[in-house]
This record gives sequence, C-alpha cells and structure tokens, in this order.
Amino acid sequence: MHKISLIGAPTDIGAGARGASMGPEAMRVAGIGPALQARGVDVKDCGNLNGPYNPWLPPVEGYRHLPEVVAWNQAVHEAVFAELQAGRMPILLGGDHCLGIGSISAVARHCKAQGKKLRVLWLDAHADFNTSALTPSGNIHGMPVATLCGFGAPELVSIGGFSAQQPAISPKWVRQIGIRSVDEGEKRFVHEQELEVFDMRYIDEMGMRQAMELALATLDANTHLHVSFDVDFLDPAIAPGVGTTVPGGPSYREAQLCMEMIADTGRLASLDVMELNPALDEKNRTALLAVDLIESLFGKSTLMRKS
Ligand code: 4U7
Ligand code: MN
Ligand code: MN
Ligand code: MN
Repeated sequence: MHKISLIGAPTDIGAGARGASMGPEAMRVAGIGPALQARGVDVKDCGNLNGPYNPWLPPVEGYRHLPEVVAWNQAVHEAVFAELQAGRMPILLGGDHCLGIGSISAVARHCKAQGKKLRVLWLDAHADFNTSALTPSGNIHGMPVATLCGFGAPELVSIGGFSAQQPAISPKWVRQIGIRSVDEGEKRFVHEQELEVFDMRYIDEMGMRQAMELALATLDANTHLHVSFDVDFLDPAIAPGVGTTVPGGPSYREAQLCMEMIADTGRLASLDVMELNPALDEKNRTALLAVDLIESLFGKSTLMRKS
C-alpha cells in the first residue's frame, strides 16, 4: 500500500502570471485527499510550506526573483526529502514549475542514497530548458530541467549538495511528453543535450500509446519513477486554468491513457502537480480534471484489468 504525503507550495515566484500560488488550495477543494484515500492509500496532508512573497520585479542578469526562488526551492527540497526518507510518496502541489528544482533534486538525492535509478517524466507544453542566457522572459519556471541538469544559477544547481560537475540528474534520465512550445535558443540546447522529447507532432503521428511505451521502456524494479505534471500539458479547451496556455495539447482521452500507462508500470514513486492557476480557471474545472487524472495515475480504471 502506498503512503502519500501532500505538500503544498503556494507561490508563483517563478511564473510569468500571478495566481499559481492558489494552486494547492484549489487541489484540496477539488478533493485530491479523499480521491486518493478512495484508492486505498494512506494520505497525510503536510499543509503548506512558507516562503517569501512575490515582489513582481523585472529580471536581474537573466533571472526574475532569484533569491526568492532559491528560498522556496530549499523549503520544497527539505520537505520532499523528509517524506521520501520516511518511506512515503511525496505529491508536491504547486505552485509554479520552478519548484520542480527543489522537488526533483530531493528525489535525486534520495535515489543516490538508496542506490536507485531515476526516470523523470516531464508532462508539459514547454521543455523548461532555458538558461539565463537563453530565456526570453527571465521567469525561472522556464528553466527547471536545465537547472537540474547543471545548467543554471549555482545557488539552485547546488540544492541537495549537487554541482554543475555532479548535477542532480542527467538529460538521459528525462522523457518529455506533450511539448509544443520551445523558444529558439532553448530548441538548440534541447538538441545539443539530446533530451528525449515526444512532442505533439510525435503524438499526432504515432499516438500517445507509442510515446508512452517508449518513454516508459527500460524501467526496472530498481527504478524510481518521478512524474512532473505541468497542468499546461493538457489542451486549453479542457484545462483553461493555467498561466501559459498553448493550443494543440493532449485531449481528455490521450491524457487519461498517459496516466493509465504510468499506473500500469507500478513504479511511480513521486509526483509534482504544477502551474494550476485558479485565478484563470472556470469553477475549478481544471483542478477537478487534475484530480480525475491523478486518480488514473493511482490505478483507477473503468474496468478491472488483466495483469
Ligand atoms: B512552464 C517560456 F518564453 N519558454 O521561458 C519562458 F515561452 O513551467 C515559457 O512550462 C515557460 O509553464 C513556461 O518564459 C514554463 C516562454
Ligand atoms: Mn508549461
Ligand atoms: Mn513547466
Ligand atoms: Mn506555465
């Protein structure tokens, strides 16, 4: 039986729009806790983390709010690491996606200590592979994957005891799904670092099933599977409550299949639910959809499946 810990991180410190700070409470109002309990898992809600308020300033040397982003990510790192070490599965309720740095560095530190392999599934409309030199915005929610791979502000790269020489993760451990908005410089860097990307063109041509089969290939009993779910992964027609909508995302059924295939691996060990923006939502429908998808991620299906 899974033991799950919900960790709220109510901030939009790395985002380009205000409002993701209200994400954790919207997920609770949408019933994330009871929905998981109904799956037969033990759910502990750790409440919300604290951190600096959002001063809403322009970039400094390519970064917006770097000191505040560092403080929030340190808090996330410690909370996620503590739950993992206690044998529980952390679910980070964001908050914007810059917090993936704290969350995934904690997962990487835990895996290192336990001698486990790590696979990161990045479900997103965006590659989040900008650096301070490449970013068109300075918003750090566009940089977490690059930062975790060692290409970022030293104060962020070093969270969890990592460094540019020994970063938290390797690009080889990452699989990106649903990508459809990548900036020009970022695109070159994604190719240079050989990230494995199943973009929307791939999903159109080959289908979600083929994308997920490849993204989940070569997982074994010693692999920790982390899913970083940026809600803007979903098509805006079904998920309007995000700061950076991009048309042409996965449909309801494609998203369900994605979650169901992850559940079938039995390897899911940590999760981020990021970028939900209740200020832009309609009657909490995007949060309700996120809860519905997370139920599938934890094994809910229409019929009993043969194993
Ligand atoms: B998210 C962007 F320029 N690439 O870097 C940037 F288009 O966490 C958007 O995936 C980043 O939502 C989106 O600012 C970050 C932009
Ligand atoms: Mn995104
Ligand atoms: Mn993202
Ligand atoms: Mn976004």
